[in-house]
Amino acid sequence: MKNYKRYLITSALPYANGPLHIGHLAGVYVPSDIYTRYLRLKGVDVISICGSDEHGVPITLKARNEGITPQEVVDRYHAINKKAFEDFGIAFDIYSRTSNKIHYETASDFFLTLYKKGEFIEKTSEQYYDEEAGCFLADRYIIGTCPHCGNENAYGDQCEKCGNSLSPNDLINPRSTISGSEPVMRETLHWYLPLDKYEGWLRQWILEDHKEWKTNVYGQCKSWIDQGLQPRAVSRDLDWGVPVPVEGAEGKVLYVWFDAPIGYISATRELTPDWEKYWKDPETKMVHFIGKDNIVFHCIIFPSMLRAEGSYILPDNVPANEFLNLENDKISTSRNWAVWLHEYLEDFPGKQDVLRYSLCSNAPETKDNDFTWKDFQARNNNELVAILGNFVNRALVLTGKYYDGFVPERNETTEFDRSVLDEISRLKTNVEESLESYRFREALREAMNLARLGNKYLADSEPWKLVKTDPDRVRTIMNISMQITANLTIVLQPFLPFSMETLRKWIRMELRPWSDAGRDDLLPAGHRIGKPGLLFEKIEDADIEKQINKLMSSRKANEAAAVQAAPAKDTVSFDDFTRIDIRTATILEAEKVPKTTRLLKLKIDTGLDIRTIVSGIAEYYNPADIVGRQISIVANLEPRKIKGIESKGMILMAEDKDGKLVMVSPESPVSNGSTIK
Ligand code: B3M
Ligand code: ZN
Repeated sequence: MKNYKRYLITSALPYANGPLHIGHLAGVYVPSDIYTRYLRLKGVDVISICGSDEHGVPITLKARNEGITPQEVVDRYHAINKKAFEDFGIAFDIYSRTSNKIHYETASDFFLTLYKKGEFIEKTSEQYYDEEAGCFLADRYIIGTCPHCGNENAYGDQCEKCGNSLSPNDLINPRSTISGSEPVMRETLHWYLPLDKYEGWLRQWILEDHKEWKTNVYGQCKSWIDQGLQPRAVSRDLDWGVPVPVEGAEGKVLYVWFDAPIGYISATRELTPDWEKYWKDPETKMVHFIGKDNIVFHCIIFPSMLRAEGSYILPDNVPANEFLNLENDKISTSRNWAVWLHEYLEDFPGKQDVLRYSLCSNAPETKDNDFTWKDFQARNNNELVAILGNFVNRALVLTGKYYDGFVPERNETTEFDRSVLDEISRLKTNVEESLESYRFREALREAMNLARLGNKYLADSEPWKLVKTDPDRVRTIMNISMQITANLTIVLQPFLPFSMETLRKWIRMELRPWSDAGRDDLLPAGHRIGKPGLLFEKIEDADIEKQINKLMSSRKANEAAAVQAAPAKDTVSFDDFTRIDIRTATILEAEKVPKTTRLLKLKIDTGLDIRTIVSGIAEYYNPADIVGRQISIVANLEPRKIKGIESKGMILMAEDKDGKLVMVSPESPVSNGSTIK
């Protein structure tokens, strides 16, 4: 294994268009933080880089929906997410953002370097354009039917149902998410990264030179490469993003997935003037922490960019995690099916480590995994409280009780004592090997085995039974128990930083380097510890019930909302639609139809004529209240006899989720007979 001079750890830059949830922590940030904290304990030169990803259509769509600017969206969520990471002890060296000046410079320079080297393919092509909104339709600005699975709401960049990557031109029956209209084709110029040109090199670099990458990562890269790589557009016709820095590129910005990974570089530039030794010296080991949906960008596209630029190192590993589900359902921002970090801390103040522990123990390292509140409670009560907290409490309380807090000397040791002391060092080695291989669940289990060892040692030695009859023996037992406790504060520090800081205070030990773990003399005889408290508290059923109820009410609200939207009808052609003549009209007279409960007979002025329409709205409208009301009608519907009355046309009504009919009227008075289109 090569010894590197320094480490560069990057964590996926979360989009600044929403708050963070447990899926983010489990997939990317807890593993990244564990690895970084471990390296810091080892005393190596390591920097951990992250920040907000502030471009891309999801952000401009959110701005449009809220009637604010994209900058206001990213300012809001950059602050929220930065604080959430701090609250959970995710200790980046910098949490930057891609809307800042240094990033614009860095990304523009990077693009220009490739441009001047002639790395890009410059191509004019036909792209979808929304004539009503007056803009090209990139990525999420366009939806349509997925050619792979038939999902009718597939996005222009990806189908969320089957996961296939798409381009807008792949969509069937495309429509604009801005105006809803059917887009037209228009020519536009873009720049493409020729991934096909790097295919041979990627095959060698990944499939031959990095067979040690995680199976899920290696497998996804192999299938991308085996499918054959195509040139990929690195610019977009958008007004929010890093402007393309060349002549003739007005109104065009860098594609978000071209600029975002460069965000790692710009954040490093912001952090240290020595940034180039991290990014350009082969003695640096670079590791990208990401979720599986980002593999292609971090293993295929960004490395191709770095290689094309020519002066950068490449990632040594990309230990991507799979996805975390919640109570057997996909975490979903839109359905509010998530445990939001800021809400977790409101309900479980001070319990960051419990969530870190639970998410690491159940991390989706090789396959999607499920977070359940019951398991969260079990991990806390059966492991953190009953194993770790219990051992530490007995060791400290007995040392306080028998020796007034002074660590006693260790006398003659037994075979059992020596096997326990050997086990401390063996467990440390296991934790280290697992961490070095990015197996964080396994590493945590091994670290917790040290607490299990301590419990077994006390239970088998029973110092409380010997304290009167064999005080020397008890001093040895308690000395060894305190060495185990001191070791725990080191090997568990990367996983449980808050609790281990508390425990170090109780035993009055400063943060020790990783190399000290495994030693049996961390707390010399005569060292005085402080008064312990409870490291972890039981989580009661009621607390869990509350969380589950919260999720279930979210689900009910979403199901109710889902019920509202009746399934979409078959697509009709634009010509079909234009044959229906929809007009505004005014109600002149209204009366109930005798012997019916639902029908009103209305005399209306359609601007074309004065006519009668019979409508089933008597349960919702009092005749006297609607005279003079402007409505929308289908004017060219075939006349029908209803209860002996000839009804010429139909009033447009919206049927609410509970079946209530609501009139569809112009928002302000217009002349009768105005065409609705
Ligand atoms: N903003 C995160 C995501 O796909 C994306 C990562 C960028 S890392 C350069 O959710
Ligand atoms: Zn699909």
